[in-house]
Amino acid sequence: MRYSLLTAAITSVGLANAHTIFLQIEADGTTTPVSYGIRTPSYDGPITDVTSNDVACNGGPNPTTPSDKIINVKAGSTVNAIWRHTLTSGPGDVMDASHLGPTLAYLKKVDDATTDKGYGNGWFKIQEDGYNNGVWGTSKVINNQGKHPITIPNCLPDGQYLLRAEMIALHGAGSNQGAQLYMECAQINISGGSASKTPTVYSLPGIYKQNDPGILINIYSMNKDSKYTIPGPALFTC
Ligand SMILES: [Cu+2]
Repeated sequence: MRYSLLTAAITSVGLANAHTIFLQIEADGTTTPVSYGIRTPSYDGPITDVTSNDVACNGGPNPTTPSDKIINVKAGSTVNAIWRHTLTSGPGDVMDASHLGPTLAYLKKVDDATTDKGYGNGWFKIQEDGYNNGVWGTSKVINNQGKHPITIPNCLPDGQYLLRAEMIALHGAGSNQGAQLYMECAQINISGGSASKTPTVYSLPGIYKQNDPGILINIYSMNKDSKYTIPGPALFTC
C-alpha cells in the first residue's frame, strides 16, 4: 500500500511538469544550438505506447519540427546528447529526479538524415546504462547537467545516420503503459569510420514489448543489489 500511494503521488507530479527533451549535441568541443539538426517537439511529454511509430523519433501526440541541418560527428568519438526539461530550460533543469530509469542510444544508417522517417527497420543499440549499485542511468544525466555520453562506434561505414538518444522513466512503470519513454532523433554524418563491421539491425517499433521486464516493473521494490534488465536488443560493439 505504501508503495502504491508513493507511486501514484510521484506519477501525478511527473505528468504535470517533469518531462524532458534531447535538444542539443556536444561533439568535438562544440555544442550545437537548441534544435539544430534534432527533431524536437515543443511539448516535452513521453511516448508510452511502445508499439507506436512515434517510439522511433517521437511525434504523434508531441509533433516534432523537421530540421534541414546535419551534425558532423567523428567515428570513435564520444558525444554528449544534452537533455533539458523544456526547449528553454538551463542545465539545472534537466528532468525531475523522480524519473528513474535507463539511458540508451541507437543509430540507424540512412540515405538522407533530413528526410528519413525514422520508424521501421535499421536500428542498432550503441549505448545503455541501467541500474548499478542503486544508481539509475537517468540520475547520472540529471546530475551531469543533462549530458548523456554516447560513444560513436569506430567500425561503421561513413555517412548519414539518425542518432536516437533515449531516457526511460520508470516511476509509474508498475502498471501497463506506465513507463515514460523520452527520445528524439538527431541527424548526424559520421566520418572516419573503418566500415569493418556490419551491425545486426532491428525495427522501431518492435524492439520493445509492453511487458518487457525493463518496461513493466515496480522499481519501488528494488534495493541496491537488484538486477535490472535493460530493454531492447544486445549492445552493438566493434
Ligand atoms: Cu515526466
